[in-house]
Amino acid sequence: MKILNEISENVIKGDADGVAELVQKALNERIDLQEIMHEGMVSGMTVIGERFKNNEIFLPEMMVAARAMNAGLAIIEPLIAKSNARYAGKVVIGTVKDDLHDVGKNMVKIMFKGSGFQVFDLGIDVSPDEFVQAAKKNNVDLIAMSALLTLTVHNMKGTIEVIEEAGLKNETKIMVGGAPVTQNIADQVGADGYAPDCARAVERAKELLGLL
Ligand code: B12
Repeated sequence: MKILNEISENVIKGDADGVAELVQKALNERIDLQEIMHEGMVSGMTVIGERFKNNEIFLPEMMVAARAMNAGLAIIEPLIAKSNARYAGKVVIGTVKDDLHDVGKNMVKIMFKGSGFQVFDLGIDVSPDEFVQAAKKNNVDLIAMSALLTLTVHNMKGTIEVIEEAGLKNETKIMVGGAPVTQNIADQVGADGYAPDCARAVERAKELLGLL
């Protein structure tokens, strides 16, 4: 679809205003939110990832592309959150320590909100203690961690150890995700669940919490 290609191109160019405008236009044309997110925005980020890997672009281009994608997500977020009001549970979400990637985490957050979860977003570079404090304070059902770097996947394990030490492991389920994470890695770091994308994240969370 032409407009989805245009969204993708604007993510690649890093044109935040362009992405915001086109996402709004696509919504006005009643294009499905999932299609706008995946076929529009994520496909643009995939191209960016490939170009970075091939040394065709560098950090600043990746950064502006992510900013453009987040501008599109900001428009979608309130709409998805409004679409399903049934209360499903409470989730704390964040990108682990030393990791600054937040686009995928933001998508997972939006899907949780859209499925009736109350979401406490701790942002990026979240320390194990911050996860524990937020989980305790808000008495959450689920802690969700994102990591995009092979190096920071290790910090998921450290975070889960601190969660266990704090005595939260029995009352709170833990989910992990992000491009380098697999079910195998999730098992190794001691998580209760893993999902490869934001749609399946919600499904898996509901399974873990006995809501399906
Ligand atoms: C944008 C980007 C950046 C931006 C991030 C800005 C931002 N606001 O996020 C900036 C410029 C800051 C950046 C920096 C770096 N980056 Co970078 N970055 C990317 C890029 C191009 C896109 C990431 C992205 O947004 N993907 C789109 C989203 C939608 O996908 P996703 O995050 O995987 O999320 C989906 C699923 O994984 C899942 N999911 C995500 N989180 C969670 C959580 C849970 C609980 C669940 C269940 C599911 C889930 O659901 C999501 C949606 O379906 C990737 C390449 C790529 N294609 O992944 C490289 C990439 C991740 N970066 C990479 C690197 C190397 C770096 C740097 C080290 C570069 C450098 N030399 O400094 C730094 C590290 C900075 C740091 N400390 O974090 C490498 C990582 C290699 C590796 N395996 O370790 C990649 C793969 C690029 C590459 N091909 O080499 N980066």
